[in-house]
Amino acid sequence: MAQQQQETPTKAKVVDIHTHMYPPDYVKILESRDTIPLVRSFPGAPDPRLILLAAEVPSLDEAAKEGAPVPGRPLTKHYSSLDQKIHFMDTHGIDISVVSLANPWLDFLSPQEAGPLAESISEGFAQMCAQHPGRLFFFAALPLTAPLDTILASVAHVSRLKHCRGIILGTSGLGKGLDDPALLPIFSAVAAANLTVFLHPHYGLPNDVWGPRASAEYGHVLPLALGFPMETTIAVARMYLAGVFDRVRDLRMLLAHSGGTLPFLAGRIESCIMHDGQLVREGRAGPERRTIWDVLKEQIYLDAVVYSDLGVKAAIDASGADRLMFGTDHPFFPPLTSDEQGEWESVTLNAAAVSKAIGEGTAENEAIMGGNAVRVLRLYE
Ligand code: 5CU
Repeated sequence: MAQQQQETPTKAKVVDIHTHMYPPDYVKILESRDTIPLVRSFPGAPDPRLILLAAEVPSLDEAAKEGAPVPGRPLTKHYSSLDQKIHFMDTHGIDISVVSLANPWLDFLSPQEAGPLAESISEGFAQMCAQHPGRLFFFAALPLTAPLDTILASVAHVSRLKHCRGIILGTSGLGKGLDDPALLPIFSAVAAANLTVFLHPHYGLPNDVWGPRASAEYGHVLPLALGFPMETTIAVARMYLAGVFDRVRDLRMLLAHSGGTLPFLAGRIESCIMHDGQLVREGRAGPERRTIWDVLKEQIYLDAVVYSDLGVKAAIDASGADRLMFGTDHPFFPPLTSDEQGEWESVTLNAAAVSKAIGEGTAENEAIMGGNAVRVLRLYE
């Protein structure tokens, strides 16, 4: 009798689809700037500080004084070192990472700078991925301040790079938001190239919504916890109302932070559409319409960077367990009181939230922790 070959069960892959870097050349640009985004050193801080948010600007001058609290976050080597990224992955049992440039990407560059820098950054990511076959893929950043033909050439360029699986996009688009009709040829080109759009916030809400006490007393909590998710929610709602998902039917979008508040607010958005005099009059609210629930289940994927089982459950209910993907947001949210080379509680909290929501060792858990990303983003060499 032929000896039966023993099959070793293959371990399900853990994939991090929300993980960022600022390559060294990009950091040099931030160091040369005096408006946000910028990198600056302060007397009271061992590492240079990364200042990204409008909410951090009021404290910049004060921080230059000896003994004053320092703004921003420490720019450690977690932001720019590939070895550190691999170490972080190994520490947390992450098999594959889909890395992206962190916010605000190339949004602040002049039209002349944007094209060449987009090209060199994408080539840099491609080289990093090639150094760790099967472990690294990337979402590219587009030169959105450049003319349309440069942007389209950039889509064509990244679609030829072996490890590129999509583009990371902020909510400002070409400067007027993502419901801007001028973006349609770009969305169409991205979709035709089988690239996924990873939509990520940066701009938050206008600073004054946080009130006069925020900058002195509340740290970054309000803009990050509430501004970021609302920004994503508003951007996608505007796209939906403008009909972008119907016009570019093969557009696929992965939304950061489990879609902001979309899973929770989709019902209210629907109700407001059905009761809106103008939309009803114009025949844009009827039953033939694809609802925002349909779009959530057909064209949208959500990350699982939401830090609670309640959030994970809402994301599953809205889009489906087959459309949710684990992420870490590395190198943001490092441990502040323990070793940065060890486990990060921001990561373990997200993995625990998935297990609490749908059980440990279940097929759905494995799908969210990696299987969905491997399938949807074709994460094989
Ligand atoms: O802490 C922060 O500012 C951030 C950020 O800017 N981007 C991000 O993805 N997470 C946290």
